[in-house]
Amino acid sequence: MRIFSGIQPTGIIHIGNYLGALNQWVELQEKNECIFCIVDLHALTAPFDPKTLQDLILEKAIVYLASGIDPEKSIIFVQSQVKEHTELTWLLNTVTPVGDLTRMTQYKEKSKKFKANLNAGLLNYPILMAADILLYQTDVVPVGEDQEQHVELTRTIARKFNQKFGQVFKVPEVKLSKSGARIMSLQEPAKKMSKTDKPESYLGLFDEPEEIKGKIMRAVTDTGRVIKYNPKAKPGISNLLTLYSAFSGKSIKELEKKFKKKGYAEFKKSLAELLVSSLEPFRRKRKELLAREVYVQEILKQGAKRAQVIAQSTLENAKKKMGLT
Ligand code: AQP
Repeated sequence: MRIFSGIQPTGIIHIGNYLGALNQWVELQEKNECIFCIVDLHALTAPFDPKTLQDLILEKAIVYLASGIDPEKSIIFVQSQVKEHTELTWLLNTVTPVGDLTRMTQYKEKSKKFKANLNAGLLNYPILMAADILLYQTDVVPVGEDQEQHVELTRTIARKFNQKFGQVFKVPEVKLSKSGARIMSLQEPAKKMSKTDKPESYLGLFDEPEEIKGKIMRAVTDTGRVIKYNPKAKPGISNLLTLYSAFSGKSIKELEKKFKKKGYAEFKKSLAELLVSSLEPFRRKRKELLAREVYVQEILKQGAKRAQVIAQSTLENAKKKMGLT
């Protein structure tokens, strides 16, 4: 099967991104043809600094490699280096209902967050995402729960195009991570963990041990004493249990038993230790890769070449069907 997914270069990669997306990518690359993109064009829809963009792109390539994405098995590339993404976006714009775009949860949330910079790109974001996915005749899109609605819209756009102009695009399926599809904010556990929130609310994949300990110990919980999974009544503790389970491989039931007579502080201390040791390999590999910038840039260059071959053929077919060539 062909797999496509991407992450924006701006902001830090947090453990929500890791558990919701990257972690599944590493598994999927073993048996599938995988294409993983650094979606820099998507990042332009939120406030960003042009001076730091290239560094952030390189850092995300390092995140992919440090997480275990193998460039021998998977294609890794930067979205803006394959111009077919923007060209197909325009074609797909013409079959996408505006009403579908305005009802997207991400658009509603981000248009509140970025009131002062409400650009059309934020509204059209899912169309660019549809182009990303459809260019590669993707079978499966592994994402966190927050992106599920966008993949659903991608399916609608593919069907609409195919019906109107003839069969061009494969209609992709979404794949959510078994655990960790929705990791919540450490400070406001009713909201998803988000890289555009304040740093105390997320745990970066490369955070240093002291930062990890501090953020976990300060994570917002309820006033109760029982360590029990109940996302509605105890969203904070439930989120921490999800993290514990994802990084230890133990089930939530086992963990509830293990911490039955323990207080929140002891549970948090144990979770912080687990996270410090689980994230250590990521910090180590990042340091190694930072010293090998030329190698990482070469992976991106080769990745873009390989991706473009597939993208070009789909775009040509779409243009032909629309009467453009
Ligand atoms: N909290 C989360 N839990 C599980 N998965 C998550 N993802 C994001 N947040 C969580 C998944 O990470 C992948 C990359 O997402 P992105 O770079 O497109 O960013 P995003 O979805 O907009 O979420 P972020 O990273 O937190 O950024 P902002 O602050 O912009 O909302 C996707 O597969 C996503 O599902």
